[in-house]
Amino acid sequence: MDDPAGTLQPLRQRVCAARHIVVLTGAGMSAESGIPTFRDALTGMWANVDPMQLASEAGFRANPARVWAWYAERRHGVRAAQPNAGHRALGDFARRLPGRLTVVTQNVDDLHQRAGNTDAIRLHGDILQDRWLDSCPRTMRGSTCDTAFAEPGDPPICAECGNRVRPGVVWFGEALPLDALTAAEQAADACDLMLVVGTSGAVWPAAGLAARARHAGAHVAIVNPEPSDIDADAHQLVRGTAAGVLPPLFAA
Ligand code: BJW
Repeated sequence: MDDPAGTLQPLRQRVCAARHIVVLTGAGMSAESGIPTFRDALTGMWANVDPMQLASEAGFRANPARVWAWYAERRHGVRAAQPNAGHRALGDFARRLPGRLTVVTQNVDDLHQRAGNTDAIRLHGDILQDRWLDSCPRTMRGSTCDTAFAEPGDPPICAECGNRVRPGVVWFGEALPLDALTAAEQAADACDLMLVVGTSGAVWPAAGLAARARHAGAHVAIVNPEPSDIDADAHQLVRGTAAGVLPPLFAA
Protein backbone atom coordinates (compact mmCIF):
# COMPACT_ATOMS: atom_id res chain seq x y z
CA MET A 1 0.00 0.00 0.00
CA ASP A 2 1.74 3.20 -1.06
CA ASP A 3 -1.44 5.19 -0.34
CA PRO A 4 -2.19 6.88 -3.67
CA ALA A 5 -5.65 7.86 -2.34
CA GLY A 6 -4.11 9.56 0.66
CA THR A 7 -6.14 7.54 3.19
CA LEU A 8 -3.15 7.33 5.52
CA GLN A 9 -2.52 11.06 5.47
CA PRO A 10 -4.27 11.93 8.76
CA LEU A 11 -2.37 9.18 10.58
CA ARG A 12 0.89 10.27 8.96
CA GLN A 13 0.24 13.76 10.27
CA ARG A 14 -0.11 12.30 13.75
CA VAL A 15 3.21 10.44 13.30
CA CYS A 16 4.90 13.69 12.27
CA ALA A 17 3.39 15.67 15.15
CA ALA A 18 3.74 13.11 17.95
CA ARG A 19 6.19 13.80 20.74
CA HIS A 20 6.51 10.11 21.51
CA ILE A 21 5.28 7.12 19.52
CA VAL A 22 5.01 3.52 20.70
CA VAL A 23 4.75 0.78 18.10
CA LEU A 24 3.57 -2.48 19.65
CA THR A 25 4.22 -5.39 17.31
CA GLY A 26 3.21 -9.03 17.02
CA ALA A 27 3.85 -11.93 14.69
CA GLY A 28 2.17 -10.22 11.72
CA MET A 29 5.05 -7.70 11.75
CA SER A 30 7.42 -10.44 10.58
CA ALA A 31 4.97 -12.32 8.33
CA GLU A 32 6.22 -10.55 5.22
CA SER A 33 9.75 -11.62 6.16
CA GLY A 34 8.58 -15.21 5.81
CA ILE A 35 8.15 -16.00 9.53
CA PRO A 36 4.75 -17.60 10.11
CA THR A 37 2.29 -16.15 12.62
CA PHE A 38 0.83 -18.29 15.40
CA ARG A 39 -2.92 -18.06 14.99
CA ASP A 40 -3.66 -17.31 11.32
CA ALA A 41 -6.12 -20.00 10.32
CA LEU A 42 -4.27 -21.55 7.39
CA THR A 43 -0.65 -20.47 7.71
CA GLY A 44 -0.24 -20.04 11.47
CA MET A 45 2.13 -22.31 13.38
CA TRP A 46 -0.71 -23.33 15.66
CA ALA A 47 -3.22 -24.07 12.93
CA ASN A 48 -2.93 -27.79 13.63
CA VAL A 49 -1.24 -28.16 17.03
CA ASP A 50 -2.09 -27.49 20.65
CA PRO A 51 -0.04 -24.44 21.71
CA MET A 52 0.28 -25.76 25.26
CA GLN A 53 2.26 -28.75 23.97
CA LEU A 54 4.84 -26.48 22.34
CA ALA A 55 4.84 -23.22 24.32
CA SER A 56 4.55 -24.19 27.96
CA GLU A 57 6.92 -25.57 30.56
CA ALA A 58 4.66 -28.59 31.02
CA GLY A 59 4.78 -29.28 27.27
CA PHE A 60 8.57 -29.06 27.27
CA ARG A 61 8.93 -31.37 30.28
CA ALA A 62 6.53 -33.87 28.69
CA ASN A 63 8.39 -34.00 25.38
CA PRO A 64 11.64 -32.03 25.38
CA ALA A 65 12.91 -33.45 22.09
CA ARG A 66 9.74 -32.48 20.20
CA VAL A 67 9.70 -28.94 21.60
CA TRP A 68 13.46 -28.52 21.06
CA ALA A 69 13.12 -29.63 17.44
CA TRP A 70 10.27 -27.17 16.86
CA TYR A 71 12.38 -24.31 18.22
CA ALA A 72 15.45 -25.45 16.27
CA GLU A 73 13.47 -25.25 13.03
CA ARG A 74 12.11 -21.83 13.94
CA ARG A 75 15.59 -20.55 14.84
CA HIS A 76 16.76 -21.62 11.43
CA GLY A 77 13.88 -19.63 9.89
CA VAL A 78 14.68 -16.54 11.95
CA ARG A 79 18.37 -16.62 11.01
CA ALA A 80 17.47 -16.95 7.33
CA ALA A 81 14.87 -14.14 7.41
CA GLN A 82 15.53 -10.49 6.60
CA PRO A 83 13.78 -7.39 8.01
CA ASN A 84 10.95 -6.34 5.71
CA ALA A 85 10.00 -2.83 4.57
CA GLY A 86 7.97 -2.32 7.76
CA HIS A 87 10.89 -3.13 10.06
CA ARG A 88 13.16 -0.92 7.97
CA ALA A 89 10.73 2.02 8.08
CA LEU A 90 10.75 1.91 11.90
CA GLY A 91 14.54 1.49 12.06
CA ASP A 92 15.12 4.40 9.68
CA PHE A 93 12.72 6.63 11.65
CA ALA A 94 14.53 5.87 14.92
CA ARG A 95 17.89 6.69 13.34
CA ARG A 96 16.53 9.93 11.88
CA LEU A 97 14.67 11.08 14.99
CA PRO A 98 16.36 9.53 18.04
CA GLY A 99 14.18 9.32 21.15
CA ARG A 100 10.83 9.75 19.34
CA LEU A 101 9.95 6.05 18.94
CA THR A 102 9.78 3.07 21.27
CA VAL A 103 9.24 -0.34 19.70
CA VAL A 104 7.65 -2.87 22.03
CA THR A 105 7.54 -6.33 20.53
CA GLN A 106 6.02 -9.66 21.40
CA ASN A 107 8.20 -11.22 18.73
CA VAL A 108 11.10 -13.45 19.69
CA ASP A 109 12.96 -12.88 16.41
CA ASP A 110 15.64 -10.19 16.04
CA LEU A 111 14.31 -8.41 12.96
CA HIS A 112 13.55 -5.08 14.69
CA GLN A 113 17.06 -5.07 16.14
CA ARG A 114 18.64 -5.88 12.78
CA ALA A 115 16.61 -3.10 11.14
CA GLY A 116 18.02 -0.53 13.60
CA ASN A 117 15.66 -0.54 16.59
CA THR A 118 18.39 -1.93 18.80
CA ASP A 119 16.57 -0.89 21.97
CA ALA A 120 13.26 -2.57 21.06
CA ILE A 121 11.59 -3.87 24.23
CA ARG A 122 11.15 -7.64 24.06
CA LEU A 123 8.16 -8.83 26.06
CA HIS A 124 8.39 -12.53 25.21
CA GLY A 125 12.15 -13.13 25.18
CA ASP A 126 14.61 -14.09 22.47
CA ILE A 127 14.44 -17.31 20.49
CA LEU A 128 18.15 -17.12 19.70
CA GLN A 129 19.09 -17.33 23.40
CA ASP A 130 18.97 -20.36 25.71
CA ARG A 131 18.63 -20.65 29.47
CA TRP A 132 18.55 -23.42 32.05
CA LEU A 133 15.16 -25.00 32.65
CA ASP A 134 15.49 -25.19 36.44
CA SER A 135 17.22 -22.87 38.84
CA CYS A 136 20.61 -24.46 39.26
CA PRO A 137 20.43 -27.37 41.70
CA ARG A 138 24.24 -27.36 42.15
CA THR A 139 24.54 -23.76 43.41
CA MET A 140 24.26 -24.86 47.05
CA ARG A 141 27.37 -26.97 46.54
CA GLY A 142 29.33 -24.01 45.20
CA SER A 143 29.15 -24.78 41.48
CA THR A 144 26.63 -24.18 38.72
CA CYS A 145 25.24 -25.91 35.70
CA ASP A 146 27.69 -24.89 33.04
CA THR A 147 28.58 -27.92 30.99
CA ALA A 148 26.00 -28.87 28.46
CA PHE A 149 26.00 -31.84 26.13
CA ALA A 150 23.26 -33.45 24.11
CA GLU A 151 22.27 -36.51 22.22
CA PRO A 152 21.44 -35.57 18.62
CA GLY A 153 18.02 -33.90 18.52
CA ASP A 154 17.74 -33.53 22.30
CA PRO A 155 18.09 -30.29 24.27
CA PRO A 156 21.50 -29.97 25.93
CA ILE A 157 21.73 -31.05 29.57
CA CYS A 158 24.14 -30.39 32.43
CA ALA A 159 26.62 -33.25 32.49
CA GLU A 160 26.60 -33.27 36.31
CA CYS A 161 22.95 -32.96 37.30
CA GLY A 162 20.86 -33.38 34.16
CA ASN A 163 19.37 -29.86 34.22
CA ARG A 164 18.11 -29.10 30.71
CA VAL A 165 18.68 -26.13 28.46
CA ARG A 166 15.49 -24.51 27.15
CA PRO A 167 14.74 -21.69 24.71
CA GLY A 168 14.99 -18.18 26.20
CA VAL A 169 11.36 -17.29 25.45
CA VAL A 170 8.33 -16.66 27.66
CA TRP A 171 5.89 -19.56 27.68
CA PHE A 172 2.26 -19.53 28.80
CA GLY A 173 1.94 -19.20 32.56
CA GLU A 174 5.39 -17.63 32.91
CA ALA A 175 5.99 -14.08 34.04
CA LEU A 176 7.21 -11.61 31.45
CA PRO A 177 10.66 -10.11 32.18
CA LEU A 178 9.83 -7.46 34.78
CA ASP A 179 12.18 -4.82 33.36
CA ALA A 180 10.70 -5.20 29.88
CA LEU A 181 7.09 -5.14 31.06
CA THR A 182 7.73 -2.11 33.27
CA ALA A 183 9.43 -0.24 30.44
CA ALA A 184 6.57 -1.10 28.06
CA GLU A 185 3.95 0.09 30.55
CA GLN A 186 5.84 3.33 31.16
CA ALA A 187 6.10 3.93 27.42
CA ALA A 188 2.37 3.24 26.99
CA ASP A 189 1.58 5.72 29.77
CA ALA A 190 3.81 8.42 28.28
CA CYS A 191 3.21 8.19 24.52
CA ASP A 192 0.80 10.37 22.57
CA LEU A 193 0.46 7.90 19.68
CA MET A 194 0.41 4.09 19.79
CA LEU A 195 0.39 1.93 16.67
CA VAL A 196 -0.46 -1.72 17.23
CA VAL A 197 0.87 -3.76 14.31
CA GLY A 198 0.27 -7.40 13.45
CA THR A 199 -1.06 -8.86 16.67
CA SER A 200 -4.25 -10.79 17.31
CA GLY A 201 -4.41 -9.18 20.77
CA ALA A 202 -5.12 -12.61 22.22
CA VAL A 203 -2.24 -12.78 24.69
CA TRP A 204 -1.94 -10.88 27.94
CA PRO A 205 -0.51 -8.76 29.44
CA ALA A 206 0.75 -7.43 26.06
CA ALA A 207 -2.80 -7.09 24.76
CA GLY A 208 -3.62 -4.67 27.57
CA LEU A 209 -1.07 -2.07 26.47
CA ALA A 210 -3.35 -0.54 23.82
CA ALA A 211 -6.16 0.15 26.30
CA ARG A 212 -3.58 1.41 28.77
CA ALA A 213 -2.19 3.92 26.26
CA ARG A 214 -5.67 5.07 25.28
CA HIS A 215 -6.62 5.51 28.93
CA ALA A 216 -3.50 7.64 29.43
CA GLY A 217 -4.54 9.91 26.56
CA ALA A 218 -2.79 8.51 23.48
CA HIS A 219 -4.35 8.13 20.05
CA VAL A 220 -4.38 4.38 19.30
CA ALA A 221 -4.35 2.95 15.75
CA ILE A 222 -4.29 -0.73 14.83
CA VAL A 223 -2.60 -1.88 11.61
CA ASN A 224 -3.77 -5.36 10.64
CA PRO A 225 -5.32 -6.88 7.52
CA GLU A 226 -7.81 -8.72 9.77
CA PRO A 227 -9.87 -7.88 12.85
CA SER A 228 -8.14 -8.38 16.19
CA ASP A 229 -9.40 -9.02 19.72
CA ILE A 230 -8.50 -5.48 20.78
CA ASP A 231 -10.03 -3.48 17.92
CA ALA A 232 -12.44 -1.86 20.37
CA ASP A 233 -9.48 -0.32 22.22
CA ALA A 234 -8.42 1.66 19.14
CA HIS A 235 -9.54 5.01 17.82
CA GLN A 236 -8.65 3.92 14.31
CA LEU A 237 -8.31 0.66 12.34
CA VAL A 238 -6.01 0.52 9.31
CA ARG A 239 -6.70 -2.59 7.23
CA GLY A 240 -3.31 -3.27 5.66
CA THR A 241 -0.05 -5.08 6.21
CA ALA A 242 3.03 -4.00 8.15
CA ALA A 243 5.26 -3.75 5.07
CA GLY A 244 2.54 -1.92 3.15
CA VAL A 245 1.42 0.61 5.75
CA LEU A 246 4.49 1.50 7.83
CA PRO A 247 6.75 2.85 5.03
CA PRO A 248 4.34 5.61 3.94
CA LEU A 249 3.54 6.46 7.57
CA PHE A 250 7.16 6.77 8.69
CA ALA A 251 8.79 8.06 5.47
CA ALA A 252 11.14 11.04 5.72
C1 BJW B 1 -0.50 -9.22 9.87
C2 BJW B 1 0.14 -9.61 8.73
C3 BJW B 1 0.86 -8.63 8.07
C4 BJW B 1 -0.81 -11.35 9.48
N1 BJW B 1 0.91 -7.39 8.56
N2 BJW B 1 -0.46 -7.98 10.34
C5 BJW B 1 -5.67 -12.11 31.26
C6 BJW B 1 -6.79 -12.65 30.66
C7 BJW B 1 -6.77 -13.93 30.11
C8 BJW B 1 -5.61 -14.72 30.14
C9 BJW B 1 -4.49 -14.19 30.73
C10 BJW B 1 -4.53 -12.91 31.28
N3 BJW B 1 -3.30 -12.64 31.76
C11 BJW B 1 -2.50 -13.70 31.55
C12 BJW B 1 -3.21 -14.67 30.93
C13 BJW B 1 -2.69 -16.01 30.51
C14 BJW B 1 -1.89 -16.00 29.24
C15 BJW B 1 -2.77 -15.53 28.10
O1 BJW B 1 -2.71 -14.40 27.65
N4 BJW B 1 -3.59 -16.43 27.61
C16 BJW B 1 -4.49 -16.12 26.49
C17 BJW B 1 -4.14 -17.01 25.31
C18 BJW B 1 -5.90 -16.29 26.95
N5 BJW B 1 -0.70 -15.15 29.38
C19 BJW B 1 0.41 -15.66 29.88
O2 BJW B 1 0.49 -16.82 30.26
C20 BJW B 1 1.60 -14.73 30.00
N6 BJW B 1 2.14 -14.82 31.31
C21 BJW B 1 1.52 -14.26 32.36
O3 BJW B 1 0.59 -13.53 32.25
O4 BJW B 1 2.12 -14.60 33.54
C22 BJW B 1 1.53 -14.18 34.77
C23 BJW B 1 2.51 -14.53 35.85
C24 BJW B 1 2.89 -13.53 36.74
C25 BJW B 1 3.80 -13.85 37.76
C26 BJW B 1 4.33 -15.14 37.85
C27 BJW B 1 3.95 -16.12 36.94
C28 BJW B 1 3.03 -15.80 35.93
C29 BJW B 1 2.75 -15.20 29.09
C30 BJW B 1 2.40 -15.11 27.66
C31 BJW B 1 3.55 -15.71 26.83
C32 BJW B 1 3.20 -15.80 25.36
N7 BJW B 1 4.18 -16.61 24.70
C33 BJW B 1 4.04 -16.81 23.26
C34 BJW B 1 5.09 -17.83 22.83
C35 BJW B 1 6.49 -17.20 22.86
C36 BJW B 1 7.54 -18.20 22.53
C37 BJW B 1 7.50 -18.63 21.09
O5 BJW B 1 7.60 -17.79 20.17
O6 BJW B 1 7.42 -19.83 20.88
O7 BJW B 1 4.21 -15.55 22.58
S1 BJW B 1 2.40 -17.29 22.77
C38 BJW B 1 2.43 -16.44 21.24
O8 BJW B 1 1.37 -15.47 21.24
C39 BJW B 1 3.74 -15.65 21.21
C40 BJW B 1 3.31 -14.32 20.70
O9 BJW B 1 4.23 -13.32 21.06
C41 BJW B 1 1.94 -14.17 21.32
C42 BJW B 1 1.05 -13.18 20.63
O10 BJW B 1 0.75 -13.62 19.32
P1 BJW B 1 0.67 -12.55 18.16
O11 BJW B 1 1.97 -11.90 17.99
O12 BJW B 1 -0.49 -11.67 18.38
O13 BJW B 1 0.45 -13.50 16.88
P2 BJW B 1 -0.91 -14.11 16.31
O14 BJW B 1 -0.54 -15.23 15.41
O15 BJW B 1 -1.86 -14.39 17.39
O16 BJW B 1 -1.54 -12.92 15.45
C43 BJW B 1 -0.89 -12.48 14.25
C44 BJW B 1 -1.66 -11.27 13.75
O17 BJW B 1 -0.95 -10.73 12.64
C45 BJW B 1 -3.08 -11.60 13.24
O18 BJW B 1 -3.99 -10.66 13.81
C46 BJW B 1 -2.98 -11.39 11.72
O19 BJW B 1 -4.19 -10.89 11.15
C47 BJW B 1 -1.89 -10.37 11.64
N8 BJW B 1 -1.16 -10.38 10.39
N9 BJW B 1 -0.13 -10.98 8.54
C48 BJW B 1 0.19 -7.13 9.71
N10 BJW B 1 1.53 -8.96 6.95
